[in-house]
Amino acid sequence: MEVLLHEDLAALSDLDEQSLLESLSQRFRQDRIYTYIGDILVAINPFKYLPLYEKEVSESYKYHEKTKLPPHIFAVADRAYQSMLGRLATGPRNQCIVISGESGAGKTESTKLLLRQIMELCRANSQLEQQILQVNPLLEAFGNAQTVMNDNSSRFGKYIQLRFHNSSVKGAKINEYLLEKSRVVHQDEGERNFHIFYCMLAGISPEDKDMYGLLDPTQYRYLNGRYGSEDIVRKWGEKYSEVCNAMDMVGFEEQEKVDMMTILAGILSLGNIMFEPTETDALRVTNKSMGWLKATAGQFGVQEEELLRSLTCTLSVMRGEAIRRLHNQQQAEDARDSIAKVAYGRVFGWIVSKVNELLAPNVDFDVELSEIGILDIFGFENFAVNRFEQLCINLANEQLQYFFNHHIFLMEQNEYKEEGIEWESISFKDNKPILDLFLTKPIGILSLLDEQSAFPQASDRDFVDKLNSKFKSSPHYEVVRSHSPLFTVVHYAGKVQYNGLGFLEKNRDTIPASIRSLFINSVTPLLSLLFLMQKADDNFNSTRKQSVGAQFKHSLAVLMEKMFVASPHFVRCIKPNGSKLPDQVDNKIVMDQLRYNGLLETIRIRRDGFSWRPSFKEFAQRFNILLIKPDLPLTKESCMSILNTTEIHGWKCGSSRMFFKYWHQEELARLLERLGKAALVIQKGKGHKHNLSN
Ligand code: AD9
Ligand code: MG
Repeated sequence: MEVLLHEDLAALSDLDEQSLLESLSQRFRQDRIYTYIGDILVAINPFKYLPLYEKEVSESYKYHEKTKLPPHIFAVADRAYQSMLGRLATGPRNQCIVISGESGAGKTESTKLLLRQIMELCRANSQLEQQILQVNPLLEAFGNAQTVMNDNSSRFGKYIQLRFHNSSVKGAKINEYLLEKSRVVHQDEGERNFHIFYCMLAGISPEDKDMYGLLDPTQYRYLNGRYGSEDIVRKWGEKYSEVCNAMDMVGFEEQEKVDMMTILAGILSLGNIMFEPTETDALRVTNKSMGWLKATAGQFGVQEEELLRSLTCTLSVMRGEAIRRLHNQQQAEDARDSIAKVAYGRVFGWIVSKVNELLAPNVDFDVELSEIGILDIFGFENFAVNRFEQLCINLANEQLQYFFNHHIFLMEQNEYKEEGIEWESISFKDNKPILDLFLTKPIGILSLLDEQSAFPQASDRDFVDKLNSKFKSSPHYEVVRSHSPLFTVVHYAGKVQYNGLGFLEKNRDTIPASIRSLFINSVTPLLSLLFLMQKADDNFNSTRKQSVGAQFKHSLAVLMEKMFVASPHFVRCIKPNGSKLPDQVDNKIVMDQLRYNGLLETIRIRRDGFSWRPSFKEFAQRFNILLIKPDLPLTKESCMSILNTTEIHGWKCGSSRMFFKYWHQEELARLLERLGKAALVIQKGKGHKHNLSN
């Protein structure tokens, strides 16, 4: 009984932090990794295989009643799907599933399980379904990498929108956010480059290896000599064939695959080009790396001299005159690395746009589609050194926490007030001031970064000095006394110290015109295409364009707009320990997450609050059938009469809407279903085959 009770923490009458921790870890020790807080799912990463996702389990969660089965990620899929079909609730038909948690907490695994189960629920077009499922291994190979926090860490954010017509899936669209391109050229201790490089080198046939001009993996500087044991290499190899299958399945053409692999090989060779000064001002490629220069030019399909030129000097045009500025060694190395980053970034962007093209719904223009979106971003990160990428990642998490707070606490409690519902306010940790610290114009962190990025002479130090002078008295900012340009932000999930080095350059992310023309002239069709493509998407703007920070801010705003008009479902992932180990709960690590996620407050609001709040009209329209009076006026009185015929208790009536507990929705849906079945029986008896619930 005890365990059953704990399946929904919102059903517990008295709970403090300690007993919450105890309940969750007690369940975790019994491999019960899922727990509800009302309609919110808490998932603790088991870091081991659990027999929770088999076919029979998947079957049992189809159209199930939540209260009859243990909490499960499949139940969230079911609920989103049923809600999209309008079977469960009133409210927007478009759904979004928001998965949050720090790096390694299990967001991406949850996303995959959700996708799989939703595809099971709408089995209609099996080829499309397979294509949608195959997108994940493909994106993971190119967009995930091993970090100290997670062996399969997402280095980009994604929002997958599944598009449906009635109950069947018609297509999908993926939005990607801010791939961490810098990983291509640099990885910190204990980390790796993107999976695809290792997969390719381990899985490729000897003939293809020759064709692409690939050598032994230990030779490549961008892989940092970290390749792995035989066992690991075998796994990389298997993954490579999985990726190749995925590409075939999704619909990539042979030539496109060959081009893609050749570009990857070119990136690896490029990384080995080193420079040395000469007696004159000029710079030359070291003797040892002449071969790499040749190899890179071959793989990129460009002229060797032209490649060399774009590495060793910058051409600019001033008053109609071309001016050539020679690079010093550092500048040449930077040019090399920025070519690698831009080439990789564009391949990734192209894969996503290609996937979107292939999965676009093939329906008539006027067919109305509804949607289930799944948001899987990069989790909150706090490393030994935190750079521009971490700042963006943590900002995204901050935004997501705000979305959660807004939905769960703000909107709900505002409505109680407006509608005159008696309510004792529940306080929560509002992170709006931290979001403002980043986003306010003209003096948020991102605006100041843009301001400084616009000055060619400004340094990263200048930027951090600016931050220090503007924010020194902010409770969410701390000045760091150091020679390095360090600063600290007090995030909702803890303090993170950032190193400002490289911020300006990464934020500008400009590609010299010479590099662009180098690639446009490439004889590798894909490479040329990637640099010709001038998509509406700002990521593809090539020369002068919005800064990375401004783009990211914009794409977050667009995402939030989309999410604010959908019905949200929340999955809160928790990491049980910092060592990626099964069966171990580190109390401090878990407690920190419970606190910053605001789980205790969430339990209180779900226990005492009213999470479903349809207007009188919405409610009466949908449930008038319970009174068998389809022409009932859509008023408060009608709502009350409908409810008075049921045995449902605990609801309240506001001035324009009804207030229900989270479980009422299912109780009412069940009543409708029962009525539908009864009507069917009666009608069948009369020889008709109409189903009332349709
Ligand atoms: V990050 O922000 O992208 O760095 P995620 O996405 O939150 O992070 P991920 O889903 O990648 O974490 O999970 C990390 C690892 O935990 C996985 O590679 C699995 O080995 C492990 N994991 C997570 N969820 C499950 C699960 N339900 N069952 C078994 C799991 N293992
Ligand atoms: Mg992930």
